Amino acid sequence: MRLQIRIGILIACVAVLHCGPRSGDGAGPVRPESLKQRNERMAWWRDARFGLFIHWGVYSVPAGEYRGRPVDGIGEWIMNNAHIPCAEYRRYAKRFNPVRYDPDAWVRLAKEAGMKYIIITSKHHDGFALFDSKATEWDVVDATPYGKDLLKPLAEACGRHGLRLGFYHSQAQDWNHPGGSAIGGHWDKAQDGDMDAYIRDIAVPQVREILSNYGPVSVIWWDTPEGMTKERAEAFLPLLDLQPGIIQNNRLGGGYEGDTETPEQYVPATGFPGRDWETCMTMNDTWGYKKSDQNWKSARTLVRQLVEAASKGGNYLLNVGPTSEGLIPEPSVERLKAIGRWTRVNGEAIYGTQASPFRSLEWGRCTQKSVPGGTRLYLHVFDWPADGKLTVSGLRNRPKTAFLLSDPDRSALPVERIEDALVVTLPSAAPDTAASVVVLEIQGKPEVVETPDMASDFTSFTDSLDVTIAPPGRGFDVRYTLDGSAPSISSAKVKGPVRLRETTTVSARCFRGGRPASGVTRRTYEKIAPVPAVTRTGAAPGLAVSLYEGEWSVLPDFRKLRPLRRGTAADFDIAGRRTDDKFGFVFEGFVRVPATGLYAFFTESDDGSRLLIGEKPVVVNDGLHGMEERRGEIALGAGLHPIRVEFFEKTGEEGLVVSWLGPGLPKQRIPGEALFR
Ligand code: H79
Repeated sequence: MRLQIRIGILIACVAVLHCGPRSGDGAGPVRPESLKQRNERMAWWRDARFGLFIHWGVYSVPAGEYRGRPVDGIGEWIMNNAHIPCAEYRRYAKRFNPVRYDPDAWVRLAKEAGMKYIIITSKHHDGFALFDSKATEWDVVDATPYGKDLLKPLAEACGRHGLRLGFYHSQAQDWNHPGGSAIGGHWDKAQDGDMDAYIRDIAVPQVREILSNYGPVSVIWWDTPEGMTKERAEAFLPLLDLQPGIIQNNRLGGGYEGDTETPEQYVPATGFPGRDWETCMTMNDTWGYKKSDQNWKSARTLVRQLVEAASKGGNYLLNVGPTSEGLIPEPSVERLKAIGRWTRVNGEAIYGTQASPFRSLEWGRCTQKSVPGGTRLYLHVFDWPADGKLTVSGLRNRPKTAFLLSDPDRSALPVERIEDALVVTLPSAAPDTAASVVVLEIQGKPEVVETPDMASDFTSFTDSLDVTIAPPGRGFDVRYTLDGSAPSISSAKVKGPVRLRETTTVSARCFRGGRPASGVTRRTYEKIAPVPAVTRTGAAPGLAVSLYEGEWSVLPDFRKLRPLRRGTAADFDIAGRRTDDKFGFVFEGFVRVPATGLYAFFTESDDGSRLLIGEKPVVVNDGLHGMEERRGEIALGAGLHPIRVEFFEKTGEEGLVVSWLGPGLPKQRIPGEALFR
C-alpha cells in the first residue's frame, strides 16, 4: 500500500474536521459565499440524490488482461497494476473504437433508472482524454481510430433529456505524461518529469477545456488529493469561474475541503453530519470495464444502498464501465432498468428528501419531507412484518394518514398508537422485495425518543460482564429486563452497570411520566467457556519468524510455501526487518495470558494480516489496504496459548501493529515479555 493513501486519509480527516460553513481562508471556499448562496448552489444536487458514474477509457481495451493473463485489481488501474510501459499502453488506443456509442441511449437509460445527473471520466489516471484536448495528443481524437470527441454528444444528450452533467477529472495523476506519476507510482522513464510542470502544461489547460467547451458543467469530480499542495490546487480554482454554481468534491487536495464528501464503495455509518456527501459505488468490483468481473450486486442490494444513502442524507453515484465498443455491459443495463422500476413507483421517497429522524429501525430505513402542517415519513420496509404490524417506536407525533406509495389509490392504512409507538397495519404481502415504501404523515416535525444506549467491552464473557445502559437524553427513566421480555413500568430501574453472570438477553426501554416512551434496545450477551491454556516447558522468550517472498493481493497459504529465511524476533515489530516490496512474515510462538477472561486482539497492518490463537483465526485483516485495524475476540484461560500472526506487503509502505486488551489490561501492543517460542 502506498504513502499517498495515508496522506489521503489524513486529508480526508482534516476535511471532516473542517466541516461547517465555508470560511474565508485557504482551507475553505473558492469565493466567499453566504449560507443562503451555498444552499441555493447545492439545492439541485441535494434534491437529486441519485446519479450515474461512467468510467470509460482506453483501459476498456485490455479489459483486465495483460499479455493474456488476468491482472488483479480494478480495471482502470491496469496500466499501473501491471506496470505496462507507456508506449505499449498507448497502443491499446488503436483498438479503442466505440462505434456503438449511443450517448442518447445512455442518457435515456440513466433517466429511466431515476438518475438526475451523470459524472463521466473526462480523463482518468492513465491520462487518456475522452475529449479533443489541445494540450496533448493522448486523447480520443488524436490517438484512436474513432477520432471524435466523446463528451460533446453526451453533453448535448444530457441537455435534451434534462440531466445534469459533471466531469470526473484526475488532476494529480497521469501515468502517460511526464510528471504525472509523482504520486501514483513510476515504472517507465517516459514518466520522468516535474509534477508542477505537468499541472501547468496539461492538467490546468485540460480543466479549462472541459469547463469551456461543453456547455453547462454542474460538477467537477476531482480525483485524487494525494500530492496536491495548496499552490497546485490553487492553479485550478480560478477556472471554476467558467461555470458559475459548479459543485466540486473534496478531492482537489491542498487543504481545500470542497462541497461534498466522497465515501468510495461504502455508505458511511452515520453520513457526514453538517456536510453534503455522495457515496460512489460499483455494481461489480471494478469501475473501468473488466471482462472477467462478473461479481454483480443484485438490483435489490443497489436499491437498498440508494435508500440507505438517502436515509442518511447523502447521494448515491452508481457506476457503469462501458466497453471499448461503447456499450454499457448488459448486466449493468438490466440493473439500471430494475432500479428504474423501483424509482418510478418510489421516487417520491428519495428525491428532495431529508435524512431519517430515527437512529435505527428494525425493519428498514426512513427518509422524510416537510409538508404543510406536518411531515411525511417515508418508511422503506426491507423486512415486511409477518404479523402485518409495522411498529414505529418512540414517535410522539399524532398521525395524519398512512398509505403505500405503490398503491395508485393511496388507500388509507390503519394507524394506531400503542404506548410509545405508532403502528401501521399493512397488507399481508410486501409490494416490493427490495423496499416497500409506507408513507406515514404526521403532524408537526418528528419528535423521536430513541431507545436506550447499551454498552459493554465485549459481547461475550467467561465469568461476568458489566453492561452499561444509558437513556438517550434527559428526563427519562430507563427500565430493563433480563428475560427477553419488553420492559414495563414495573420492571427494574437502571441504577448502575448491570452485572451478568449467565448468558442473558438484556432489554431496556425509556419511560416518562409512568409510560413507555421509546422502543426497546435488546442484546444477548453470551457466557462462553475459555479455551484452556497449553502446557509447554522450557519456552524461550521471543517468537519464531519466517520471511517469505512473493507478490500477493491476499494472504497466501504460507504453510504450503517455503520461507526464504527463518529466525527469531523479540515481538511483532517489523520495523527495520524489510523495507522493499512483495514479501510476507509469519510469526509463531505462544502468548502468556495473565488471567482467564475475554480478550480482544487487534492487528493494524499495511497490507493484509491475520492473527490465530491455536487454529482459530481471531483477527482477519486480509487484502490490500493502507494501515487498517481489525479486532477479534476470544475467551482464554490463564496461561500459554499458541499464537500465529501472518502478514504480507505488496507495494509501498508497510506496517504491522499487534495489540490486545483483556481483564485489567488496557489496549496495548503485545509486549515481548508475554511472548515465547
Ligand atoms: O476512479 C475510481 C478509482 O480508480 C479511483 N477513485 C474511484 C472513483 C481511485 N484512485 N485512487 N484510489 C481510488 C485509491 C487508491 C487505491 C489503491 Fe490500488 C490501492 C491504489 C493502490 C492500492 C486499487 C488497488 C488500485 C490499485 C490497487
